[in-house]
Amino acid sequence: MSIKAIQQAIKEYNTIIIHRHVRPDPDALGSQAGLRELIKASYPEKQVYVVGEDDPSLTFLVKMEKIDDSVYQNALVIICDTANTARIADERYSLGDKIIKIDHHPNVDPYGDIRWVDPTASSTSEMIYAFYLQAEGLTMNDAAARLLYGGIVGDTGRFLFPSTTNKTLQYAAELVTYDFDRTKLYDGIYNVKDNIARMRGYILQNFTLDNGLSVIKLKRDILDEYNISPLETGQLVGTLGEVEGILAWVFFIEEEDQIRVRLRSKGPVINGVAAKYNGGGHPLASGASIYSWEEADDVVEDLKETVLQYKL
Ligand SMILES: [Mn+2]
Repeated sequence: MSIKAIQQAIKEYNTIIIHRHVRPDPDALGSQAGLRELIKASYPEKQVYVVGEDDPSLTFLVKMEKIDDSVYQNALVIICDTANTARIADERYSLGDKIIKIDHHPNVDPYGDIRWVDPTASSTSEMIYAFYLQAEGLTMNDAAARLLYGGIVGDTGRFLFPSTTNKTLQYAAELVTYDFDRTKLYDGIYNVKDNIARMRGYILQNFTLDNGLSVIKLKRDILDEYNISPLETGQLVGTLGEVEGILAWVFFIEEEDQIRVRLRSKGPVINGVAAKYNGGGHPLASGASIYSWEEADDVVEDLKETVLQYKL
């Protein structure tokens, strides 16, 4: 069973390096750093590192560490919240002696020597808490609880999304018994800079709505006008979620060398469309990359069809 195998591997290695996906969100960082705190509290003699690029808007949660390539020698590498190897932040993960995948996205790329993938989990942070409960003799602490709670909150949209289960709420209830500042945590996750708020205003003024599908195209000029970096566009995609009549929506975001496609849905399963354009993700939240605005039109056609089928 994977939980046993994962704990066994953690016991065997003195150096453990934890990775997660590029462009981190609270769940990526919460599961990554929450697992580090859990391992450190349970096995104080071990060296545990978290790596990957920092996102300035999330460094209040945790800051990454700079480590030398040599640290990977005889190290255990654990990768959290990352469906496929192309999305792993810091490609040195492959230098590790053994690789473990812990994730809640569909297992399209079953990488790693040990895999624990549970698409029914709301978040990878929820899985890390389940790991703590089911493994033997582990120690939870305030720092780990804060990170895991933050990850669950982030991935469930504050317990709003249908991925939230009774287990999610039960774990959250247990996590808040630890000592951390919940208000400060929410402020950190949900405070937005004024440029993001103004960009949201633009989106709310300019989205289209046609038969349950909403489309928004953010081209380079408009992103520059609002001074939005590629990293910040992740904070925009939830904007249309509460508009009545929208079943699915898509953001096309023009970047240097690609157009990022961010898909969201309140019913129609849209990760098939993402997969068609070499992307992937969850049934109701996924993404892809395309390389022309003609291709964007193809994506819209496919989404129209998907929403139509759903409504039948
Ligand atoms: Mn996640």
